[in-house]
Parts: sequence; C-alpha cells; structure tokens
Amino acid sequence: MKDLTDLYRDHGDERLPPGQRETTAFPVLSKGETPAVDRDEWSLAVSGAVESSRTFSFESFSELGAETQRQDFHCVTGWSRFDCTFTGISFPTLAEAVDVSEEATHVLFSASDGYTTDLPLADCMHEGVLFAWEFDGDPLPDPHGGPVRVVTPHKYAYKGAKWVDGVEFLTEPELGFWEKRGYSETADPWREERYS
Ligand SMILES: Nc1nc2c(c(=O)[nH]1)N[C@H]1C(S)=C(S)[C@@H](COP(=O)(O)O)O[C@H]1N2
Ligand SMILES: [Mo]
Repeated sequence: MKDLTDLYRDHGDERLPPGQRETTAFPVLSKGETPAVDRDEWSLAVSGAVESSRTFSFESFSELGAETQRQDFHCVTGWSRFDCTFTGISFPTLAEAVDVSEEATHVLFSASDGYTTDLPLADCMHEGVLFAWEFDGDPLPDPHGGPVRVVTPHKYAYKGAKWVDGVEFLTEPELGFWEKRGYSETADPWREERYS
C-alpha cells in the first residue's frame, strides 16, 4: 500500500494543517440528500479537452489499474481524519487513458447530486487524487460518496466529489458549487486557503 500521509512534509513538521483539529470519527458533509447509485448503474463520463472522450462503466473503469493508498482527509470546516485507506484509480491513470489534450488547463468534476468542484489540471495530476470505491477495506459507504468518489489529500475535502459521475477537461477555469460561493479554487490546507 502506498503511504501518502507524509504530504505535509513539503510544508513543515506538523502533520495537522493550521487551524484543524484531529478527529477519529468520519463525519458526513453533503449539500443535500444521498443519491442512491449502484455499482452496476454507475458510470463516469470523461469529456472536454481530451483526445478520446469516454464513458466508463464500473468494470471498465476499475480495469484501468487500481491502487490502495493511506491518506489524511482535511475538511475545510476544521476537522482532519488521519490514516484513511482508499482503493481506486488515480487521476494520472485516468488522464493517461483518455489522452488529455495540451490545451487543457482545468478540470470540473460533477456528481449525481448536482455537486461540482473545479481544480487546476496540475493539482489533479497528483497521485493522491483518487477515484475511490473502497474505504478501509470495505465498499465506500453511500453517505461518503459510494459507489465512487474523489479524494484529494493535498486539498480540502470539498475538492473531492462524492458520487462522481463526470470529469470535464477545460481550457479555462469554471467555478464549482462551493467555489462559486466564495471557497478557494486551490484549497491548500497547509496554506489555509479556505476562501477566495
Ligand atoms: N457530490 C458531493 N460531493 C461532495 C460534497 C457534496 O455535498 N456533494 N461535499 C463536499 C464536502 S464540503 C466535503 S467536506 C466532503 C465530505 O466528505 P464526507 O461526507 O465523506 O466526509 O465531500 C465533498 N464532496
Ligand atoms: Mo466541506
């Protein structure tokens, strides 16, 4: 298993980002209801500035090459959970499969509850950005975004779309749900980039 719990070392000696407190619980934060999506009916549409737009089924997606990682999870509301184990496909693995065009600069993730979130492409091309379907060895629970969600250990967790169903490669930035409401585009927890 890959251990990504040392990302903080790029920023100093403190594993807990500034202004955060550690929790061993895993709170659920959603803007609305939990959508009910089965693995069998789940799909991921990858579109925009790519050479080959594709819609993946769970089966075709999982065949891209899964990995398991240990990561920390930082919520912008102030809690952090250490040592989460996630299994899924990394963003760089997906990017390779669809052959991202050179014009792409940003990414907009969308989800089946209507949620969206955006990140610069360079921030997505981090091995820790994982489309995850397993948490601590079990299928990802629905309230945490099952069947498949994104996690972003180098960013506040609102950058990780639960119930993800779309990835659009963009040639200019487009704001997501919380970003439109004043949250940071880059959302680096060690720089405390909470608001824009
Ligand atoms: N689809 C979707 N993804 C989402 C959200 C949401 O409301 N809908 N909330 C975000 C926020 S603000 C946070 S902090 C994390 C929370 O993940 P958790 O509920 O598993 O703790 O999911 C993020 N991803
Ligand atoms: Mo959040």
